[in-house]
Amino acid sequence: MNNMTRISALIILILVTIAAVRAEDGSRLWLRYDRIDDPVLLTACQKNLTGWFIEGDSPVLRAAAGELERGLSGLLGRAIPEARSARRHGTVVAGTPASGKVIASLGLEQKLAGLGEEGYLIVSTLYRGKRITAIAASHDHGVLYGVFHFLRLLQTGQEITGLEIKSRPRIGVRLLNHWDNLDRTVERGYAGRSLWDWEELPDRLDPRYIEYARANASIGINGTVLTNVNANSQVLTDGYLRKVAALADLFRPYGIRVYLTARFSAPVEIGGLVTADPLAPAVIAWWQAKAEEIYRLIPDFGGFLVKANSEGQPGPQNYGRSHADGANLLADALAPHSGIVMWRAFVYDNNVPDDRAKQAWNEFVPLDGRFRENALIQVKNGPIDFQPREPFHPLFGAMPRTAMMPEFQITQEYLGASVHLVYLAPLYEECLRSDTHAAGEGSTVARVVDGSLGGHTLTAMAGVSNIGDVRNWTGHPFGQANWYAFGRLAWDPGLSSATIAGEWVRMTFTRDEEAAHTISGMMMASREIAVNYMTPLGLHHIMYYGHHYGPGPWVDSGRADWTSVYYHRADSAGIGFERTPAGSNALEQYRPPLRELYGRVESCPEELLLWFHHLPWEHRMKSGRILWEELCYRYDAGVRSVGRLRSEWASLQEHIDAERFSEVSTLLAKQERDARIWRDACTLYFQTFSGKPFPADFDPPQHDLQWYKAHTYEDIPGIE
Ligand code: GCW
Repeated sequence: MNNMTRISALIILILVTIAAVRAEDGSRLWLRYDRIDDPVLLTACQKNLTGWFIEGDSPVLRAAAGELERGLSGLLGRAIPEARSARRHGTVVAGTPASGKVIASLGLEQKLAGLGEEGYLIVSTLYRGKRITAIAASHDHGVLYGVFHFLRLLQTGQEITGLEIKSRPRIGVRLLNHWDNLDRTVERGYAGRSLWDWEELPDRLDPRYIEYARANASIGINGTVLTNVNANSQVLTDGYLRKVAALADLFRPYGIRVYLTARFSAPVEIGGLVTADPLAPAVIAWWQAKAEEIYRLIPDFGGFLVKANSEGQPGPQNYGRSHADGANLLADALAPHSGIVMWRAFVYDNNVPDDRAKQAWNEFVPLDGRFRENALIQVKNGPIDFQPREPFHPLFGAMPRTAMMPEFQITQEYLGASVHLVYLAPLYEECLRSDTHAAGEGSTVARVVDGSLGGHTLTAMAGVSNIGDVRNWTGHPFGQANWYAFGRLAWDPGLSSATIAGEWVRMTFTRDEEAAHTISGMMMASREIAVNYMTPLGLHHIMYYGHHYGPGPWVDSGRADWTSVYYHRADSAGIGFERTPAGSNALEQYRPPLRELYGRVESCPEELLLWFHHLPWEHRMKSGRILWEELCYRYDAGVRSVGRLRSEWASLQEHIDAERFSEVSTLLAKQERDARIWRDACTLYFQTFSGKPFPADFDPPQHDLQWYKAHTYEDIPGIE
């Protein structure tokens, strides 16, 4: 090697190193495909995987091929281009029985029959005497999902021989809901601006659109609602629809359909009509024509999501009509094109004197059976609003003749925005596993949602996106885990949050067993920790007015059901919202075994105690402490636990790249600082009612209550 060559080799090495380090900015999500770092595993994989090829050709199969090439080459550490045949041991063959002769020869048709369009098989088998791995499905979409599953096995260090994997989604429509506005602001978004660059669309197509589609396809998400539920009817005009069509074209090969939010007053705002009355013939005709126009541009358009007569949005009630009238108007317009309507049940009205937690049930239950077959009711996981903890929404299981879908929030509106490490899968899981008792024991929310309880074939699940245009997509590196977990649970609501955490950690941070175990442990503890320092024991909606990031238990002015005092009801006698028959009786919306369970103070889980009961400060808790002391204890434990998360993270330094290590360290420090603010502000405030001293071992708040009331947040993205 002469000097020049040496110098250029050195420069290349430096550049490669810089690129590798830079790449740890989180932008590759869980699809990093870095070379398997365990030498034994790597050798075994290299031996068992010698090539791949896809049988057949279609845009979806080409996407699958691209992924296999990228994934295998990356993970095995050498270029693995597509092979021409399966003549060697160790070839991965992917396709459908209709698309090629290898898959067709394996006799898998019967096994595939029950797996639908999106299900797949991954089997280790013999083809003409050669060991191959077949990724087979009845349709191309299944092949794509199977490819991602196979790559996940490699990414997470699992066996890739002796495979006999069968998978199909339990939920049909698995959707992200973007609360993205046309000016690229994102409601409750903490990760920069909207990905959708409406000004540049449809001509310039940001390469990130494809990255977005790949990431979603890899976890089984098959639809995206591009726009905010607080809708702008402009998106339904010709110019915007062409932009939407450009996105739809890009997403299609990844099995992702686009959906839009429909503003109920659109016929007036952009259609020049004088009314949006759902029963008016001109309005019916307008929506029909609009649907035709959309489907001409986007033949596989998914449908509409609607927020109506909620928080100031227009709706059928403006014309004296019901939610069913409104939903059916749109459902009828979409039905000829196989589109669906998702009609939100997030309705409550300040002028209705009843407990806000009861209002959705009150309005929707009488409408059961009145919605069209292509309509679903989209229900938030709990009856209030994405709180750190709520009981499941009583509408689940209460409308057996209607298709019901849950809406989870992936973005952390009430859970620390993009600054707190809070893994949300345990929250989703808690809701999905809740037993509604709608048709006896075992009638879980998951069974309502997957249609098995009510015999529904139209099934769906939505997650409000936490994605923006920041480099790592979600702001907090661990925010990616919530996106990932949502997709995995929408595919299979029976998965455990711990399993999902384990997968994600191995795909993103490390395959070192001990380190991965520590990180998963941090994630699994994180939600309960946040509940403790924000809203322990069933408290809810005591966040600061407007931004919902920090504490604001004192908020008492403005619309009553947007104040904190409405929810915690603290007074000198005690604290909590009485929802038994002695109070609002929200309890009656649950089935008898739950009425009994939650209704009696002795059996009500302490996690939900103050959700259902107003109890004296002296109430004796299971720990032996009185309620006041328990409250202080929980707030304090929450903050201490963040301290523990920090030291656990610190212990991982050698396993994590410098960039993400320091980013997470910084965020955890902020989280601890703000958890302490939560603890101090809430305990000081509630002390004004309990009139009791802080427990002896409780480190007193650092400032007085005035200080906390005046506190503002200057370094929290998306929070003013
Ligand atoms: O959680 C609340 C949010 C609003 C949101 C609303 C809803 C899109 O504070 O920002 O509006 O719920 O879900 O419609």
